[in-house]
Amino acid sequence: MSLFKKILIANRGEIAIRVMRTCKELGIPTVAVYSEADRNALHVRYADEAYCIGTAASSDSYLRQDRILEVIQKSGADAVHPGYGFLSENAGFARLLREKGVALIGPSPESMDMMGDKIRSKQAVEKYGVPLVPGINEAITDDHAALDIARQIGFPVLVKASAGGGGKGMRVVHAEHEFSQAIQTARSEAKGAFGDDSVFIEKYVGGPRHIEFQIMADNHGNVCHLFERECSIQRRHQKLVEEAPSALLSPELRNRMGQAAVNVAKACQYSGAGTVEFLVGDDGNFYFLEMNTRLQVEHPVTECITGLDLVKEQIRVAAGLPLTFTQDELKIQGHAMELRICAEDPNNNFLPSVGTLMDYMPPKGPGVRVDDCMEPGMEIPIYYDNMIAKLIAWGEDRETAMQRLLRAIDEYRITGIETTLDFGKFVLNHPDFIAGNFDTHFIAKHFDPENQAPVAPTAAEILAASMAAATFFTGKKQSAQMPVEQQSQPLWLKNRKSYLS
Ligand code: MV4
Repeated sequence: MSLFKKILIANRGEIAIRVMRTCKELGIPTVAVYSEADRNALHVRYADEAYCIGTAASSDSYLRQDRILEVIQKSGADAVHPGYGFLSENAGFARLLREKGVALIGPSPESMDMMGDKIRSKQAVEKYGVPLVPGINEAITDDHAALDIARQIGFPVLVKASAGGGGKGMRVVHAEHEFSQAIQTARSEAKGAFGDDSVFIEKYVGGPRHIEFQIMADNHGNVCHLFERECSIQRRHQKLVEEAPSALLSPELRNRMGQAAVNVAKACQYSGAGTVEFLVGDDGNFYFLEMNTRLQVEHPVTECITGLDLVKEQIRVAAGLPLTFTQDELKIQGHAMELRICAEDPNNNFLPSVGTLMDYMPPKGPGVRVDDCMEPGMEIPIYYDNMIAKLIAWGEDRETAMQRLLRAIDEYRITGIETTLDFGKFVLNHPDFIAGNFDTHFIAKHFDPENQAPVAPTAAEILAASMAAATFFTGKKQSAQMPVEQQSQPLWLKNRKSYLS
């Protein structure tokens, strides 16, 4: 069976180039679309053909289904890869393509609809025995009945928008007297953001880790999981560091969670690459959160530890071919860690950093992968996500992967704009990160001054963290209070033993 004649990539930036690379390897010509702000972008030059579809604002370009369809017809593309963001989880777009006889490299609109509705998705996966956070899997209609249920669950509870996801439309309720107000606020936020005011409640899981499973399904009944990614290092739902495998999971827990992830995919008759998100509580219990029906930003770490090309698998599945592997054939090979490089200033509340790239020289060498989209002299467009590159390091174990990632961060030369590169160093040098001892509050706890969690660190933690933070803020190694022989080593080296033990 042949794959596709021509693939249109309905996206921009590093992910557009990432997808085109695989197309090139498969011998499939590519079509780029771009906005006026992206005239000189690398994804435009990488493609075999490129079409301007509008002005800078995404609502007038990358989100214009009508113009993308026009380009599909003009270019003769028979398949579309949506990347992530933009139209990637838009069931309406998936339906439009289906109607026009164009293949979407992604799941069906029915799967997208089901997983886009958090209440429906919880109801569907529950039938497959997937563990859920205690709560009600129905929209709240009667506030008084809901309060009774909240009392049974026990405070704190979380009010979530059914149409939400990725942290949008959530409200923590610490005590009974806040309950009805929180429901009202969540409802009106949800109405405004999603046009749907359905909300539901869950037990609030404290100190959770965010662990997600990559799954792949074909249209022949095969569903596999490609192990997990640990994504707990985030700031306000923006992931910063991702790794695979998770230092937290035993082989036994990995199997159980992987099986649950496969069942989630079965519950929505999934096709292609998807991600099942779980929360893992400090008690070791895990709960299904949501499923993302797209290829994710952090997919390279999974590619590094499995040796697979997920985009290639996606294209094959969309063309009706079976997966190239079975579950039994998949083995975790080593460890991979990714740092997102964003044009923002961690020292200025992570505000977007606008400007022109002066120097730009990505790192090279063993075990290093860079997925990027910039070259020297380019201006960072302000209209889109400010992630300009992903730096991924692979090593035979976690320690080696971390050493490589730090080495690669050191090699990376970016001037002209502020980036999260040095912030990545701060995380990688932090003793708690090195020890694998962190949760989703890590950045808030150790860095974010506006969002301090009420925890009392030990004296040793304070010293270690302040040294690392001071190094980060000033760019200089701190000399006070530390013996010279200790300063001369980076923290991750000094803490090597504690990590290994
Ligand atoms: C939760 C939770 C605690 N308890 N649900 C955030 C994103 C969305 N996918 C769901 N999220 C959460 N749901 C219950 N019942 C905490 C979060 C959460 C979180 C989850 C994953 C990664 C980072 C997070 C940061 C804050 C809150």
